[in-house]
Amino acid sequence: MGNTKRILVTGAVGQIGSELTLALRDRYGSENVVAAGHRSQPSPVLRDSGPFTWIDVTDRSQLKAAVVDYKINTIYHMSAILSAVGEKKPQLAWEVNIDGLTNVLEVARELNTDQVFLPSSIAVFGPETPRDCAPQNTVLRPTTMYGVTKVAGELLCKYYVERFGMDIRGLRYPGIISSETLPGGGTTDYAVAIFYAAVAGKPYVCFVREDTVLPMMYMPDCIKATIDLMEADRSRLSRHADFNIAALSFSASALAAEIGKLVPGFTCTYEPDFRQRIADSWPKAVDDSAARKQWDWQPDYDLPSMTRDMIDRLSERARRGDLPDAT
Ligand code: AKB
Repeated sequence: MGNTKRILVTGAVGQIGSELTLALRDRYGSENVVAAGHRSQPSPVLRDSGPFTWIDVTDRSQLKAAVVDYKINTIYHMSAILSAVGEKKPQLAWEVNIDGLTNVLEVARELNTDQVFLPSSIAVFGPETPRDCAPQNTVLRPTTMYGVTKVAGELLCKYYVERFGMDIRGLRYPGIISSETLPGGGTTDYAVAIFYAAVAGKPYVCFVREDTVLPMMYMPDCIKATIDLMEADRSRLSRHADFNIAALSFSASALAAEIGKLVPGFTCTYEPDFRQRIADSWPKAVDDSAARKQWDWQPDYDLPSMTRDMIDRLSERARRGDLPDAT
């Protein structure tokens, strides 16, 4: 393969994939970044700013055809079923998250691609993990199907690196907060939906308790972490697809209070549902010293700066009449 990156992003219409694809197009050239969706329609900017195709990641032949046809040498495999949907449809979560990953790894191995990125998650942790700050190396005994697939995925990637010498990298994403594409089916989705309600002038009914503290991150930091890890000098990395990364940790009530400073009169009430059990099985914060040491990770946004930027961006969307109902 030559030096030009030829990138395929699976799950490109999703919350992270949609913004990651545009950032990769900016960086490596629009024509070099192929966005692959599955069922949801892409936004016009995603569809029109570079190549777009449809792939069901559980169908290896579709994936292989795209890698061959577009001469792909780097895959960002962002397709996934998240924690809340995974509890409702555990078999589907296994098929998409594990069969899909196996297909990506096998196609990448067979066609000798340069790099694969796999998002992991704080969902790899479980109730036996130290709750206040999850260490990098710790007990991984999740109680959700999503978590089970993410632990298996990390181990599968490690196996492919060690057995076949492949370059596979990945991060344990916390809850990602963003203003462009809504998340689909996660436990941390409340930390996004609350902003849409506030900007629409509505009260928000939060599906976890007010004292629920979880690790979170703003999308610009998520994109930066993802690209920085993929560009890091491989000889500095002692880990593969399982780097802890931290940015923010706050309770649901602290987030509501921060929003209330900018949206006077905003109210949030709490009606925990089945997602509370998932949230309670995850740590409040994670230790990301390996990421800081091995590829110089550090976040740019804290709770006040993230909140202000979210409100500004969503207010702009509301002015354009482009604010979907996220509740
Ligand atoms: C979820 O809530 O399922 C995801 C995640 C933390 O991976 N946002």
